[in-house]
Amino acid sequence: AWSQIPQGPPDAILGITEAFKKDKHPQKINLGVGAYRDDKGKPYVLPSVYQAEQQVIHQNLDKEYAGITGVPEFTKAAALLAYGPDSTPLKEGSIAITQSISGTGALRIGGAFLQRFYPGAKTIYIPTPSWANHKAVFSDSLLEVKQYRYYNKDTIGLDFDGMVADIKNMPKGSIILLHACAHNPTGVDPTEDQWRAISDAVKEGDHFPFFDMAYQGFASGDTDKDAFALRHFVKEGHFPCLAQSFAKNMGLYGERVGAFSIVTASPEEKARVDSQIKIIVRPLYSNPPVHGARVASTILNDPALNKQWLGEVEGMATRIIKMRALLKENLEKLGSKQKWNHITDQIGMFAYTGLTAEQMSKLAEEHSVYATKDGRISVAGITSDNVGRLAESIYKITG
Ligand code: PLP
Ligand code: TYF
Repeated sequence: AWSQIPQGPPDAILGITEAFKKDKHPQKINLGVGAYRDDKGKPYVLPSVYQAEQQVIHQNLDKEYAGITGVPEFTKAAALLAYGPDSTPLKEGSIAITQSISGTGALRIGGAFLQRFYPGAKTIYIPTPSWANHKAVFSDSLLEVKQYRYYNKDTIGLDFDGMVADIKNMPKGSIILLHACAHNPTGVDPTEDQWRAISDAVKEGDHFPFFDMAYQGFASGDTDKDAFALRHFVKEGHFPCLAQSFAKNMGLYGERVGAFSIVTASPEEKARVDSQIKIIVRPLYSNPPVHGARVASTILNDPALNKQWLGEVEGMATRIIKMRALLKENLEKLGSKQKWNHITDQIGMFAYTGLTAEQMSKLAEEHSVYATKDGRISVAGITSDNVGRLAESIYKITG
């Protein structure tokens, strides 16, 4: 039956791990996938996660199905983390929320919901560039995917004027996807003032904002600061929807813990939206897995563990910031003629180096340093031990 099926290409990001595994170089470096590593290059299970997990295990809970929208203590706390205790719609009970299969699943539920119910044109605008999966998720949701200007190659920074101009030129009532913080892949975020102007432009066009928040806490080390854009939009009277992931900020990658929420106009509207989210989720996967949500819920709801966790998030963010500085310092010490300020200016898990696809291939083939072709490196994969060799490899390629 499948003789006509063509071979598909590997995932642009996850495919790198395959190439890395095949390399025999004893000091090979993997900066492909965005997953946090400790300073020894090892995956990091947060101590707060370990402790929460022990608590969950010792409760001897049953393994019954969760409801369609997941573990209620988890979704309640997730909404509070994102929208904040001062959020008016949260206090009024007008935010619909469901647990999801991590951030990707949240985006996919959002795509399905908008495709089915959004009253305007079913076109979503994503930034250029964006996380590669955005286009795939929304196309598979049968939305038309278009792009707006975001990154300026020449300044290696935000194309703020281009972005605002594109928002103003979108047809009235368009759907716009915004990275809430720590933009993937560029590490370039708008400033708070720029977010205010973006909010105004989105309002002027009567557009619908869809926030993707996969890195709350990872940008600044502070979960409240990183929620600025979302909270500002809500305060300004927008009714956004939101995809949340706990993969990065809790290191729960494989547990697939996330949430999808929509700010509605009233508790009554929320109830109707909730009912339709359930109808979308039911035939997709019926109901979500419980273990990771119980762990996240324990951390979010236990004040002592919560405080500990926030310290650990800050610790991860701080190590990444330190590695950015070390990489820049090492490149400068080698006598690199290029400017590397963007490495320390950018935030979040990634640095967008400005290296070309050709240079990235050389980096892999000649130096066994693996990262995506667009020049993105996962700073979380840099360690005190490999940063010297990494800088030398980049220096040899760029001069
Ligand atoms: N959105 C962005 C921008 C991401 O970088 C990621 C990857 O971590 C996700 C969403 C969702 O990831 P996950 O499905 O692992 O939560
Ligand atoms: O951009 C990254 O590296 C992370 C992880 O299909 C990821 O967001 C990458 C690709 C993918 C799923 C997750």
